[in-house]
Amino acid sequence: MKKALITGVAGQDGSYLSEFLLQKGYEVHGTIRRSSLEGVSRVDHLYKGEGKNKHFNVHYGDITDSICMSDIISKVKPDEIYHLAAQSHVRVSFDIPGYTAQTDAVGTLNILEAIRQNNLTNKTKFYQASTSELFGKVSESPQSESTPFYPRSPYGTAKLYAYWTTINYREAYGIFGSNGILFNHESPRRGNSFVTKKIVESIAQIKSGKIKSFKLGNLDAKRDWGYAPEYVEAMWLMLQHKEPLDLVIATGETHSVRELIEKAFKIAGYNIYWEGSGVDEVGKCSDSNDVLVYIDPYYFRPTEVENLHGNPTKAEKVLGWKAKIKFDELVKIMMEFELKKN
Ligand code: NAP
Ligand code: F7E
Repeated sequence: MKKALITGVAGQDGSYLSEFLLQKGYEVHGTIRRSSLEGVSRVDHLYKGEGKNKHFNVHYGDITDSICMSDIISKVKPDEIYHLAAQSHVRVSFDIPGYTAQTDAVGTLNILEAIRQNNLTNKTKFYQASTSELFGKVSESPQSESTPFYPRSPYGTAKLYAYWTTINYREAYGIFGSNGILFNHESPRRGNSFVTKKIVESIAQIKSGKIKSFKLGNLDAKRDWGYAPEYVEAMWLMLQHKEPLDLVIATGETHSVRELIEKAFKIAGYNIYWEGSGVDEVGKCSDSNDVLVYIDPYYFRPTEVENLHGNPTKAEKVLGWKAKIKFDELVKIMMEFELKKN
């Protein structure tokens, strides 16, 4: 039975990847923290109660603690490590740049060093959760593996360190280390401070009368949004490939935050129109003329990534992976989930 270790197992991707690997017959080990931000609710069903899976194991582990990470890795001796743990919020990374660097940059080094120091370089394959935020201020569109990097946040710069450290450990020590350069991917399990989840959750709360309006930042940023359960399969495929590689994973479509808001409102039964400009712009309900969306500069970033649009051609060719769920269906899945919940 193959063993996988997932850092950040209680995050959005960690939870879907756990389900995916358990279905493939893996013994899954995951790290959680005692002070988990959103608790461990996303994986509760795998290790508690009736749905408990005897092949699912959790360990307390903070990736900034090299001693404990080395201890877990030496005990589990995993065939594959999916390194997903990170301070993953771009705007928050401007508030806590030092912690973001410790976690997203040095934390990655800690895992790679633990593989090396425990003499697992020939056994343990390593997946690094790299990101389209590496492209940042883009020099071409769409972005592919050959597009130059220009990160625009402490999150992006820390992830750039992790990207190159993975390649360096591959070249220096022969570790099978691969970077998945994943564009935004979302789901009902997305953390509620990310824009997709925040929008659908807020609209559902307006509909149920819990709130009257909500506030957002930059409406004109564009993202290539895909569906998280499909993206975890790409992570696994990358580690099954005959050699380590760095690949863009994306849908190949790009849409603005504004389009996302309009589409989600429509699914919930509202038409909205925009009035004003800049920080005074508002989104109003066509029927009642009530203001449903305000702009709050708090959500602006000191440096913004305006336009991300992935070119997944290489992944399609090399892995046979292709995104099936695109923007329209993704918004529908997420909006309908929230409407049912509220
Ligand atoms: P997520 O939901 O925020 O999950 C990240 C996990 O990392 C959380 O469970 C968090 O646990 C854990 N974590 C944070 N700091 C840690 C630390 N110091 N030690 C141990 N665990 C820690 O993120 P996600 O969306 O699943 O993304 C997974 C990975 O892919 C991240 O590395 C992210 O940066 C990267 N990525 C995400 C996307 C995307 O669109 N989702 C795209 C490209 C790359 P707590 O609950 O304890 O904080
Ligand atoms: O922002 C704009 C915001 O926070 C998307 C992470 O998973 O994907 C994610 O990073 C866009 C930005 O995701 C609000 O300015 C407007 O342009 O949902 P987000 P992100 O920054 O793209 C990448 C690939 C990762 O690697 C990261 O880990 O939406 N926006 N108004 C807003 N964003 C937020 N969060 N909140 C707003 O109110």
